[in-house]
Amino acid sequence: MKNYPAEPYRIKVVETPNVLNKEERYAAIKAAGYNTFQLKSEDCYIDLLTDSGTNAMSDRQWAGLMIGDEAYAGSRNWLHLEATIKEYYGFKHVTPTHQGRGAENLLSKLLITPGTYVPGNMYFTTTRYHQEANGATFRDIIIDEAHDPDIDLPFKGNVDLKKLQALIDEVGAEKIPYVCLAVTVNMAGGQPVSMANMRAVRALCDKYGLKIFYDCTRCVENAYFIKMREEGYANKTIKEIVLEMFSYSDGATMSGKKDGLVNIGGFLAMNDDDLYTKSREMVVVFEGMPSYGGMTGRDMEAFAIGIKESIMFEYIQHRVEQVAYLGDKLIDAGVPIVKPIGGHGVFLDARHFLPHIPQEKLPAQSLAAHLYMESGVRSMERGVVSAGRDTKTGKNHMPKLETVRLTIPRRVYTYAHMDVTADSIINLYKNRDKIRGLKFVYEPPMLRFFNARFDYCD
Ligand code: PM9
Repeated sequence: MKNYPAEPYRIKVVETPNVLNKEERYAAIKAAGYNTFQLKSEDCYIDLLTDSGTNAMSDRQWAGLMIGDEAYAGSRNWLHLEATIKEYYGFKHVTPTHQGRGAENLLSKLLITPGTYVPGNMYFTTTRYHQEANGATFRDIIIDEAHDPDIDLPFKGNVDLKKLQALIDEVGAEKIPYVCLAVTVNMAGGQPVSMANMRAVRALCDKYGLKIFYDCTRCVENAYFIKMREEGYANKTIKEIVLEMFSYSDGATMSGKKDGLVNIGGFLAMNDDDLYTKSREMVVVFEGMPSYGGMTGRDMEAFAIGIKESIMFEYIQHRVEQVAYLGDKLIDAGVPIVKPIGGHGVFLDARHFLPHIPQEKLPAQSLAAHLYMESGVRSMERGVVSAGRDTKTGKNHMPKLETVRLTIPRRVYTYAHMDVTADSIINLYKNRDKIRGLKFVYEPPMLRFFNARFDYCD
């Protein structure tokens, strides 16, 4: 058996989860409209809904809260955070936001004009929402293999340069405000982008004067995969790799709630002076002063410390390998999952898990609901419900990947929790024939997966 690293932390504070019985869980998910987003946290035993804002902070981060400077303007914690982002990510300017979508809102409003196209390596829900809300059309330029759960490639988040070139030829470079490059790619299963691919995307964009903005939400996980998988990087530090990654970009949006190791926070970073001035003008409308952008002083201190802790090899090695531990157990038991195992979670392949439920009957949504009912483990649908509708035709997007994401919060759970989760899924897999499809009974017009409600089809 493969060796998995022990937790590189000692547990100082514990939280006792509730364990509901089966009857109570059935009642809870019914009351939640079979949507795991609508469950109460206290009704969940192992909560793998998301790795967003669910991180356990370190003693140093908690200590940092005590030196929060809550001044309306010029907080010392902002200066610390700003300096940390510049040092660790290498950008010239930073504008703070309350979380990732705040940064996406600013970037989209600043750069997108109606009728333009934003290419990206697979869509992300909030990112695409802001692009479309500002009049752009999203174009997927990820390699085809990323849409196939069974193809095992080291860098399945890579951009297909031919697809990017084809879009440039079709619409013209002047119609592309920027290329959006996610590192790692959440919806593909947490798949990384190689450094060689980032370099090649930069070279192609330079030919046409195109800007590249990274979604750097899980950039440290991406850097870990580069170190482990890409030739020439084994002896580089995570910090060096992260800096090189961003050297191929013009800026980035960040949700600090993931690789920033905090519970809230984000930023928009860029190298262009003029764009920075404009982002400072705009941030006061939506987020707050350019010295807090929706975060408290104490949040900013914890964020600065989190960024420094996140690039430590022992931390990121354990984080990614703990996810792999869960995935490996499921693969060994024959449960269909997206391969290879990504950085932040294990994605169940609902099409193969529930071949008797067609995509119209929302198999991943139903699987997530049933996993909760059977075990108290909360997961998230990442399939047709999350994909939403085409803004022009009104038709459902039908993604090839119909998945349930088991997202592992950072520094929160142990390997024993992964064992319980794996056993619950294996048990459910044995009884999969009993699972039925779902239908919408309430469908919100935007980002529908958060608030939607469902019921059984028949
Ligand atoms: N991701 C996640 O659970 C939280 C909300 S969506 C269900 O995966 C990327 C790659 C993300 C992301 C959030 C955001 C938005 C941007 N890019 O949630 O606004 O994974 O901080 O970040 C979630 P915020």
